[in-house]
Amino acid sequence: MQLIGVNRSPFTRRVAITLRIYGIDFEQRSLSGFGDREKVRIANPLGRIPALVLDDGETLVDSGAIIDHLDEVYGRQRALTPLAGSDRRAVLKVSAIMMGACDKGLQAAYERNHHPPEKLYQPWIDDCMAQVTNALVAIDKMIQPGTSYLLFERITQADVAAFVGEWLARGIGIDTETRTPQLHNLAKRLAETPPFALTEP
Ligand SMILES: N[C@@H](CCC(=O)N[C@@H](CS)C(=O)NCC(=O)O)C(=O)O
Repeated sequence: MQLIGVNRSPFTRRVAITLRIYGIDFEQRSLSGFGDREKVRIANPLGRIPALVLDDGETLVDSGAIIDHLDEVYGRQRALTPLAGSDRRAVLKVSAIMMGACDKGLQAAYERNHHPPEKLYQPWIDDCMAQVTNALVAIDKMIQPGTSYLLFERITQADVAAFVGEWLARGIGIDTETRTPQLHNLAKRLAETPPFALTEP
């Protein structure tokens, strides 16, 4: 199995962490969506990372679809996203909020990094940053101080999504230690465990 993408992409890292939690053997081709567009397009016509090439050559794209496949084949009863019911909805909701925050954070970063300075539109950046912060604050409020996991006292995809979201937020300049201390501490604890530590970009 081959994961295409660099771990500084929160979407790719989310998949890399999931592969490691499930104990799946994989190799990683560290390609960037922007820098290696032509190579990435062989796996994903959209030119985005991550993509996952399965052993039979089938290629999956988009972190959500990739994780859905990994849950189905490798997760079974211990799937990081529970199979049904209110537990499933709770995990999907946190994941959607945090991956949405990643999307908005990246849009702010793209505006800063991919536009000439005179075309930079600061109100758009501010709006994106506010959306990221509000999303993180909402998740922060769900976390019990000192707890190891966000939900159900076990690792779920909510933790993985929260972890990459917190990491991205710090990378774009949000002071999570002050603004969202519970989330910051949860991410710090997760960072010390192998699936998270081994995917450090
Ligand atoms: N919804 C997608 C988002 C993937 C995404 O935005 N990837 C970024 C890197 S973090 C990328 O490849 N950007 C290049 C581009 O959009 O052109 C997913 O969950 O995989």
